[in-house]
Amino acid sequence: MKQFLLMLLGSAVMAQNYQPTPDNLKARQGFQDAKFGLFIHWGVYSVLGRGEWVMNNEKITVADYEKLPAQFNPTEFNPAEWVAMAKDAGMKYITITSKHHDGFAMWGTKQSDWDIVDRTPYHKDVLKMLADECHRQGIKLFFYHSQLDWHNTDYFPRGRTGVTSGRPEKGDWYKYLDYMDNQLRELLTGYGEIAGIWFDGMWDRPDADWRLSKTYGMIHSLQPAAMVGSNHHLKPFDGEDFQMFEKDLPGKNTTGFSGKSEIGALPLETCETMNDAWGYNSNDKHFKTPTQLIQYLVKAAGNNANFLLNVGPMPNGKIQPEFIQNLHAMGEWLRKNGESVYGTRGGPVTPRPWGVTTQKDGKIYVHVLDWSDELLALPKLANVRSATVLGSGQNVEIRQVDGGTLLRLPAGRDAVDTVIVLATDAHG
Ligand code: FHN
Repeated sequence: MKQFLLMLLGSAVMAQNYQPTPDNLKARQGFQDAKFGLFIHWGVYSVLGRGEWVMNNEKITVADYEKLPAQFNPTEFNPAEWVAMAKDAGMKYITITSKHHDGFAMWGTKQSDWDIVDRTPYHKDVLKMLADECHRQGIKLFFYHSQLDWHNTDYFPRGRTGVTSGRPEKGDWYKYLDYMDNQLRELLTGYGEIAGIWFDGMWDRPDADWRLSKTYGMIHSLQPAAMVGSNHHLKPFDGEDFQMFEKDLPGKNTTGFSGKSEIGALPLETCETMNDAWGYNSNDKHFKTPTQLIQYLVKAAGNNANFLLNVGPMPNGKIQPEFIQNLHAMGEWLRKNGESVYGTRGGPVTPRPWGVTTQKDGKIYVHVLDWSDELLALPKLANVRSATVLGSGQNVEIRQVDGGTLLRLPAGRDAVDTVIVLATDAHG
């Protein structure tokens, strides 16, 4: 408890210290405008094809897990293909795991030899390859970085997980934090502009002193515009620049991953899998449909949040065809309807059972996702001049009545999303 209070105190102290730079504030705006990103969970666990938690779930010791990298040889990894796939999907940024809970570094870290360059027959720094390609193709790159570590013996006392790894019951917690900071320093100095760090894993030791002010301060001193976020499922700590939710829209907790995370005042993002797995799982065929994924993206935008959609690449460096097909379908939809998502913020009508609204440049986009009636009643939107169907431009009857605004929706609905554009007086 004492450690937790110390951490809160540290955060409170930082409350007076952290002032995002103008570049960071600009990055936050760009992040919110981007709306849609690609999450990539990739590591040596993909060799087993049973997800990224396999070491913990199957009680694999460090000694046995260390046999995996020798079988990880992603000779078909092509960063240009991955970035092109993301751009074809309409994604504006990529968040890739630099290190997941297994502690395995997907770059050539100097802090240990537990990394892709030293331990695999591939010997290449895939993060450098991807970072160079992202910079070449003009797409932002974030690193997902697990604070939780099932391999490092100094991650001690152990937390709720990783207790069957066979590590000795001793270690130096602050030496581990120094190790983590030194690895982060490598990522923030050797890979060009990094859009941000997506932390995960504090929930493993909620009462520990994570020394956030030191780590966050280092990140912001090395790259002031880099956005810090942490998937701790709590209200944001000072020093964080965005807030993420997992498998739920902001403020919801239907899947239990969002804990006590009240919505803060920072840019928001929610993340989701395309099947049920983050890391490659060869048996998981529970794929979401393009309609479900597009509606998730639209609902996220209607909740003033970004959508970070995950792929778990295979050990050969390829992404499975089901994921590629879904991403292409989303890109097709966005090429026709992206105006109602990109650059928008949550609309004046809060999310409803029938759908959501977004807004941009004096226009309100009414996303009718699930409504079969002819009339749709909205709260009063007094300054609306006209209503048309996005794309066709077909006029939509709009009537101001006591207490609200009525739309007569077109008979022909889009099964995915019928978008009605309301031009307001504020629209140039
Ligand atoms: O334990 C991780 C999990 O492996 C995955 O990385 C997700 C992604 O948001 N985060 C944690 C579970 O909350």
